[in-house]
Amino acid sequence: MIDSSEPCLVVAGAPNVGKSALIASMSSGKPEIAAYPFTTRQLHVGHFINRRMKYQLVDTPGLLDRPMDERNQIEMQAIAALEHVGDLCLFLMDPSETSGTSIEVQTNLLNEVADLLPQTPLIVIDGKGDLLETIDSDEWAAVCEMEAALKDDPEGPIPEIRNPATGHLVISATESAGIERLRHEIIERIGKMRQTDPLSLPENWHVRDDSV
Ligand SMILES: Nc1nc2c(ncn2[C@@H]2O[C@H](COP(=O)(O)OP(=O)(O)OP(=O)(O)O)[C@@H](O)[C@H]2O)c(=O)[nH]1
Ligand SMILES: [Mg+2]
Repeated sequence: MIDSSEPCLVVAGAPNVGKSALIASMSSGKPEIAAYPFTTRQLHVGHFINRRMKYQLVDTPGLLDRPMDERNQIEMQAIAALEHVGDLCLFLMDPSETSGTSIEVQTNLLNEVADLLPQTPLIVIDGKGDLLETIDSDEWAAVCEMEAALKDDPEGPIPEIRNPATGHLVISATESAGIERLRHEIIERIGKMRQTDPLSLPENWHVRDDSV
């Protein structure tokens, strides 16, 4: 079950880009299965805990992974419902193209997902960093080493690696690199959203000023 009082991250991206692997690498325990409104599809929900807050990661198999003109109405309703479920959308790209989808088609999908979820902030991530030729191999090795060191010293520095070709954060689920930086980014973004949301007044709200 998705708990609507806790943050929820929706993971999107073309087939085979590594969405499930990313969720598994960020989550404690095995993903659970949740029923999805309107469809027979299932959502896989993983989670991690930070400072007593539960960050839920929703995998969307078969939902946000192909062109929207191939969708029927029920699927489109299910996608629209994601706007209410997700606080943040993680869009995973596979610049290595080993998933079988070109960067161009993945970019079109990204634009479609952004249009479908206009209220949901998006973080674009480049996955399969271990396969990317645009990344310096020494830098990559250093990131992997620093990330491994965090297991013994969780307060240590969190490495950050970006793809010089796109500027996106880079991760590898198989080599456990960039995962902690992404987790940090998620916690910061959600923290900022939660900080401002409960305090922000409705647009038509006027504060009465008795001093005048
Ligand atoms: N080299 C490399 N391979 C990866 C990485 N993450 C996932 N893969 C591989 O990519 C393939 C697809 O991974 P999945 O996690 O199943 O991808 P998915 O996006 O969930 O796929 P669907 O749910 O079928 O759309 C598998 O063979 C993984 O082993 C990564 O970081 N590096
Ligand atoms: Mg999957």
